[in-house]
Amino acid sequence: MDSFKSGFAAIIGRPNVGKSTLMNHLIGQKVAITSNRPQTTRSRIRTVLTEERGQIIFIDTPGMIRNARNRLGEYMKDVSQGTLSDADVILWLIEPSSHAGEGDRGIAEALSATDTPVILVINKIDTIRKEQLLGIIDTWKEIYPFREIIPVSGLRGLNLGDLKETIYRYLPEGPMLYDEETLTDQSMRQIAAEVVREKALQMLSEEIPHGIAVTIERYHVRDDGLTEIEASVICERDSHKGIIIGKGGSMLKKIGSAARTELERMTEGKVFLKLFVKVRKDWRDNERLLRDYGYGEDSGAKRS
Ligand SMILES: Nc1nc2c(ncn2[C@@H]2O[C@H](COP(=O)(O)OP(=O)(O)OP(=O)(O)O)[C@@H](O)[C@H]2O)c(=O)[nH]1
Ligand SMILES: [Mg+2]
Repeated sequence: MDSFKSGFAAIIGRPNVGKSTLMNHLIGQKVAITSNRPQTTRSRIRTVLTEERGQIIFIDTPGMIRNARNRLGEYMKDVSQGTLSDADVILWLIEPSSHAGEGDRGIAEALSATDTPVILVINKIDTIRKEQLLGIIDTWKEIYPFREIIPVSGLRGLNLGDLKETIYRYLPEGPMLYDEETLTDQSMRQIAAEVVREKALQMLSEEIPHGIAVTIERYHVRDDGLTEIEASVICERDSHKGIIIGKGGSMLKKIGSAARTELERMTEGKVFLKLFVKVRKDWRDNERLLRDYGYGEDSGAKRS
């Protein structure tokens, strides 16, 4: 029998290419939130896949951007950047396009400063015709000396077996780094906050979603199994508060009800969820508030 392998696989790429969706499908469970808006993921999220042949620790990262517009953006950039040198293998995810933009060249430049092996993962192949793939591969081969190129669809679960197989090829032999029950480094409290943020992202329009943070004020599992959660939705302006609450509270109700349904599925029990909306002017540029909301000092991929 082959010996056990273990290590870290970082998932990087531009915003909205499907990094979090792919990670969730690789481990077979939803941990990271996803949406069709760029810059959904804000922090590093680790998940663990334990199998007979080894253990892969996936690291989901915020989409890489060139210019941050505020301190939150700076924090997100640091998180993505800091992950590059700490991983055993990097999965660079792209959308199936035969055009590589400035942002992609920036990523290639950042990667060339590391000697970590990089796998190009062409995601969303469910959206193209097979014949288009060769042209895409030809373009991207020029961008970076990729060790491997693997087309997949995270959403549809296409070719993920191949991807895992390839990842193991680049992991060192080693012991289990997490016990086999561990699925993620995220607490249920953190996941609950993220699920509320996901529903807000999905249901609100325009610029508001980017200015939202969610904090859990209370998380309590009662003796009868019901989970009581109180969460605050933080926004940047009074006018945003009104939109988040909606006419007669209708929008907040919609967000809360969708979040509750999802959390009940995740906890396999009843959830009582109460939401509040608070305004914290320009919190995305406020160091102290950023720390309070969980966007503090970056700590590198392997440390917690
Ligand atoms: N058709 C198709 N859509 C996908 C696929 N994977 C992801 N998506 C969609 O792409 C959008 C972005 O997905 P995310 O997983 O949130 O993307 P991300 O790269 O994590 O985005 P950021 O966290 O903002 O950097 C969502 O609407 C997904 O449903 C895929 O394989 N095929
Ligand atoms: Mg994401």
